[in-house]
Amino acid sequence: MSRNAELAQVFAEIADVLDLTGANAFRVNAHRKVARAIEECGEDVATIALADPARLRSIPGIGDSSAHKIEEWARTGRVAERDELLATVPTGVPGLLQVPGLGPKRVRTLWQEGGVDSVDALRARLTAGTLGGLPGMGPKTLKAIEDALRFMEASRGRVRLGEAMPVAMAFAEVLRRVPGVKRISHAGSLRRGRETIGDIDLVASGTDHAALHAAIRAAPGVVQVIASGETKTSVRTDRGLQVDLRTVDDDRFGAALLYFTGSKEHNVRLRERAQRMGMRLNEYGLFTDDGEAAPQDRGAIPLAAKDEEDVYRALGLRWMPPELREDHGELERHPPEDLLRIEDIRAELHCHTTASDGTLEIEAMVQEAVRRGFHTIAITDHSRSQAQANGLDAARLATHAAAIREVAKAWSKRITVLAGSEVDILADGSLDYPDEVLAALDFVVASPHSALRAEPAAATERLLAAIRHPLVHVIGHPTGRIVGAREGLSPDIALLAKEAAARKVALEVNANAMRLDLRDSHVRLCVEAGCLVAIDTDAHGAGDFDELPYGVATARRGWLPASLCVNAWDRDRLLAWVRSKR
Ligand code: DGT
Ligand code: CA
Ligand code: CA
Ligand code: ZN
Repeated sequence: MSRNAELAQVFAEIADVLDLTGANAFRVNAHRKVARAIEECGEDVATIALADPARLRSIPGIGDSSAHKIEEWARTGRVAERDELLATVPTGVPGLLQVPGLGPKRVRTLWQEGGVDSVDALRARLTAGTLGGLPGMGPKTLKAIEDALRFMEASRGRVRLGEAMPVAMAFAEVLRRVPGVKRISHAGSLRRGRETIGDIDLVASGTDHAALHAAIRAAPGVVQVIASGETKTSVRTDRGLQVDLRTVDDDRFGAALLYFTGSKEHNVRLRERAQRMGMRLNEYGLFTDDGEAAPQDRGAIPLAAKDEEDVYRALGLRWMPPELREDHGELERHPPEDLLRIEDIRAELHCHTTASDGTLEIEAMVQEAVRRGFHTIAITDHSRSQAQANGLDAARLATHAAAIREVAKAWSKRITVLAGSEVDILADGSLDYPDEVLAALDFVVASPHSALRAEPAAATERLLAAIRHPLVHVIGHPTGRIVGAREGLSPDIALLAKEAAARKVALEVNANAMRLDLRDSHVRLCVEAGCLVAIDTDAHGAGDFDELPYGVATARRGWLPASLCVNAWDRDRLLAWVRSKR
């Protein structure tokens, strides 16, 4: 945690305890505002406090009494008022506020009248059924609390990008039908394309904010309204996902979208830059910093706010693709001009048919690739060791390759079809077919499927051996990880990328949202090594092609230029590379 985050938490704790002990709302909110002001300050607040007391008091949202507490914390690392306040409530009580749907009033009732002093105690009492009879705690309320607790526990883990995106799109569709709506976008980690999502953030503009909030509360699948006000609504879906909606006037849409897309760290960098240029940036816009506290920036006239481009331009920057907003050097070193886009992808080089564990015949798979506008598809069914996936032995592979070539001939005017294999990389680094079998194919993806708990050094050697194999084009899902479920191998990716670059072998970003393997940080290492990258959906059926955007987002997060992505090459260039391995 940064020092600002720590200090902000002190004020948040003060606010919580004041709230629980029935202090007046004004005092509670004042502390919450200070917490937020500290968190959003681009500089270390404690340092300012020690160096320049006047400047500390000029930070919007920080008054004289909070400035004293900040100075105390900067000098001693404690705030006496916070310690004294916390001593007045049992340690587990503030944690009850984290249960969705439990506000200060209910927590106070549970604690003072029901003796519930922690989340654990709450769970136990709910199970025992001994909370009946408390004021305002009828059976329906208790059931809602019980559900909220379960959701809280179920969704402690984050959900996969591929699970969150369709939910977000469905909510956006609901908003699109609201009268007066202007613009809608997803924001947060979802828009940045992270592999897992904590909650879904949506930003909408329109003339009737109340109608937008009402629509979200009534959307299909919503089981709980966590909070709903004039600018923000949070709901929970039947699958335990939280969805946050913010509404703004359309002339502030860009600033709000920028703010709520994050990342927090990218926003901090932008605010620092604004400050250096004599401006102030927040979710309402970019403003001239006239040195006055201006919490009413909502009413003030911004220098830029309508579109994200406007804000970046006013800061002397080009618009930043959301996937890059992670404070990974994107403001100092502008990302590649030809950053890969989804529409660049024109080839699928890893897919399965009914010959192994796919659901479509060769021809249906080829038709689907044509429908997606691809110029090339490689059919790559499993090799013999994948018995559970109906992997092919050499004899069946020969028959299958002949069948693929028949289809290739029939479709040659529309698409290039390559006869290939996804051959297992065995534990010792050797491949699952002899060389003469591989040499008879047009295309070879080599992937690890077993022995995925190997030590990093062994994993590196194993994959290096496959990269050095002269007949291999692509290393498929190199680590074998499953997002949130299986760690997979931990090879030295930088070393693999260097070797792959030297031998013109592509490392795959498997676009399936369960895999996203390589992951974003690995792609960045590939780019630095100048290594080729393949982005494939590993399709086992027609719908799997829809996962492509997740792979592209992952590649963009790794700063992949289209020029290094073999699937983005035109047919001639791709085929020249394919043939160079034969
Ligand atoms: P997640 O939901 O954990 O996957 O990650 P994010 O990035 O979606 O985080 P979230 O949902 O908490 O907030 C969405 C964005 O809103 C975040 O990326 C930056 C912005 N934001 C939210 N709260 C704060 C805050 O307290 N301070 C600052 N600076 N930015 C915030
Ligand atoms: Ca989020
Ligand atoms: Ca959120
Ligand atoms: Zn595979």
